[in-house]
Amino acid sequence: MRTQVAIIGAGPSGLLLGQLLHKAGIDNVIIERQSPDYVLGRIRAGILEQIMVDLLHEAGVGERVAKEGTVHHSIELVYKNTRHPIDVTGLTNGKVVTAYGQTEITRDLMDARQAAGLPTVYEAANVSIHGFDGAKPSVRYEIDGQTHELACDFIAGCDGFHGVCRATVQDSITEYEKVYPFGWVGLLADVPPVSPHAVVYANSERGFGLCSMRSLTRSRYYVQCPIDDKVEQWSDDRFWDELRRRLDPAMAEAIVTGPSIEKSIAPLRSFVAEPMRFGRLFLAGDAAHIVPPTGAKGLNLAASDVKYLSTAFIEHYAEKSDAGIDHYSQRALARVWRAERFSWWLTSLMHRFPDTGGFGQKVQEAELEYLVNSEAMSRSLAENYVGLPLDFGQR
Ligand code: FAS
Ligand code: PHB
Repeated sequence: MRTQVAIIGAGPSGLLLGQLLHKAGIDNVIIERQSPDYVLGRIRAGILEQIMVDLLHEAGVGERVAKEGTVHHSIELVYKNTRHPIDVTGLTNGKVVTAYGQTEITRDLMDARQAAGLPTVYEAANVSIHGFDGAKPSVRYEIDGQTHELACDFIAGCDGFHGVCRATVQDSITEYEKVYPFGWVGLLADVPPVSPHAVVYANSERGFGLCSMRSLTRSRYYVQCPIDDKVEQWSDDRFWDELRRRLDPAMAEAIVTGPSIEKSIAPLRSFVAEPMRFGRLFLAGDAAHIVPPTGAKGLNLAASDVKYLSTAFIEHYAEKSDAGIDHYSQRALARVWRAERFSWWLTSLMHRFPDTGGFGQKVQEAELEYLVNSEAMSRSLAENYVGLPLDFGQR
């Protein structure tokens, strides 16, 4: 079998890249090790930058997010039991974010790919990549014990943090990593969100809490937990009680609780692998970088990688130019590091760190007090939250 671009991974990165390339007339095959249901079963991101929403429209799958997404013009910061709105839209001359679950994005992209009859190999075992340092890359994989080989011009490693692509070039990579001394317990419930028009970020002496949503009838909440906690230690009652203790009294009173339909614990880490290109192999999304979810940047960074990479492939095939390909890693990493900084900063500001004690809490409260009273600092938060322009910083 042969194609122009072999895409490893059918998460949002791989599916979005596949759709954009298809729209540009570039053949591509996606090879995924899990089943479609398994991929859809992962509960992850919930807040989209406008760049991601625009890309979904460019990919021809923007209809549902336009109809069902909830536009947010602000966020709420809670500290010392008081709530402070940040007018994100006012501080960014009209920019917004949209609440729409990653699961729905994946579903929309999977449906579009299936409708277009594009080749997607699910439940592929023992995927391996070859020849990408030369002119004839290929991908090998097994289906029901039968080995297959896919020849291609390029390989896009969209296979996430635990994928095979970065592992294959491990010796040629410089890694930068910070593991945070805590995790998040996430809970999904079919109850109306306590704050349907703004994500709530709460700093409290007991730890961080976050109130988000998936729709006007489905809510997504998180509480910071010790790094070695197991989800079995978090009953629904314990979760709701702890979340209430981290919010301001009015919000704690207003929250509607209900049985969890999903509950899981995620570790928090910052991670970047440099470079993101190895000959004819390109890494995109979580395969190349991870951010703590505090800043809602992981999925949005995957979107900007895919925008840069799809544009580069289109230039290669349509304009016979490799400028975009040669510039991809440097361009993507510049944006990655800006998001890494913002996510690290917001995580450091909002979470309880075991080793900084009472002094650390007081410094965080002082910084939050300054932030909510300083237009300059609020604007800095707002412009990073909505996402800096794709060409930010380019002279
Ligand atoms: P993914 O990991 O989503 O997809 C990679 C795909 O590759 C998977 O389907 C996997 O099965 C497949 N794969 C792996 N190895 C393979 C192999 N050897 N062969 C073939 N296929 C292989 N981001 C935000 O922006 N906002 C948030 O609020 C947010 N919350 C999050 C909460 C949690 C708990 C987690 C874990 C992440 C969160 N993220 C958030 C980040 C998350 O959304 C990722 O950025 C996003 O899934 C990245 O998408 P992909 O790069 O496609 O990687
Ligand atoms: C979510 O809705 O899952 C979410 C929202 C904002 C964040 C992190 C997660 O910063």
